[in-house]
Amino acid sequence: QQIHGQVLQVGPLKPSLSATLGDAYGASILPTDATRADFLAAHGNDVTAVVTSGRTGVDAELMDALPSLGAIVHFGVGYDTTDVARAKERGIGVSNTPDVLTDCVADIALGLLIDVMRGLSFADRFVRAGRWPVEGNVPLTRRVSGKRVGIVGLGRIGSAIATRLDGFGCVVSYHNRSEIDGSPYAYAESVTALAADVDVLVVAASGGAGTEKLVDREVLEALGPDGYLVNVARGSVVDEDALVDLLTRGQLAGAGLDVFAHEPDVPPALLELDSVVLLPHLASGTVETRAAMEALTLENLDEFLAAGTLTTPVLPPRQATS
Ligand code: 8YV
Repeated sequence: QQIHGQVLQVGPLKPSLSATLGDAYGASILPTDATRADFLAAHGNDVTAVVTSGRTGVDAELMDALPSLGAIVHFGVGYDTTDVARAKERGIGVSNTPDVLTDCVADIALGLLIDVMRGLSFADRFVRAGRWPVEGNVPLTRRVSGKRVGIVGLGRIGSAIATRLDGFGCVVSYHNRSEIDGSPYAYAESVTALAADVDVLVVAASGGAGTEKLVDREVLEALGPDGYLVNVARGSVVDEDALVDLLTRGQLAGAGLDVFAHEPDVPPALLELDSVVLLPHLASGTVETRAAMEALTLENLDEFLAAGTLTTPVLPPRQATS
């Protein structure tokens, strides 16, 4: 069965992916200005597939303006910006790009952990500012090897982080929606219990309603003034106001953050702190991984357009019956 149809790009995408969608698939791009409503009124009926990313996604309102929509294809592993419950009601399939970015995201989690504990970015600023000859060396930092690290969300990325930590002789424990049978790592019944027992808490859980502020003030207080937080998941998983408050008052030792609650806005108070390392959501951003994400995005789109199914679905499309 051939499903032909119109592809719509929603939100910004990697330029090469956007160009391919336009050139090879005749995709249009959803306007973000005042012409959006007119565009949807004129073309909304024709759209069968959307390609989007974790930055934008498809909410219920947009879904409702696309009555023929059969699939929402995400560039990225996270799809919390799409209303999956509404997609399910409508029988719309949703796909993401798992696995291909796991290593790069896990690498950055380790990079952030080492940077924030050893003060690498601070020390780099110190040298560039000409402070070394004047002030002598930087203050002593904290040892990474052998530390107790708690992982929130032991999925694909969390597990890859754990494996890397094994190499540093760290003692890894985790909290997850449910305990993982046969895991070599100790399970904590709650995020608070996990935080109370570790030196570093690494957030690797998926975003969305189920994990909103899972790392709340109580968790951060349990991590304590000697504890470090690393987040490579979604800003929404952490209570950012509480995090900023505790960091500012020295009630947390530091934080390494690749994600924020309102990207690209970073709380101004964090810019003043040397105890934090701030990255612009770059964890999957290598040439190799982004190319693999692009290829998997197109594989999902091709499979949907040709067969009505998805290669890496998080929600399979309801199959057309005719
Ligand atoms: C991407 C991400 O940068 O995969 C994800 O969920 O957050 C990142 O890999 C992002 O989705 C692309 O916009």
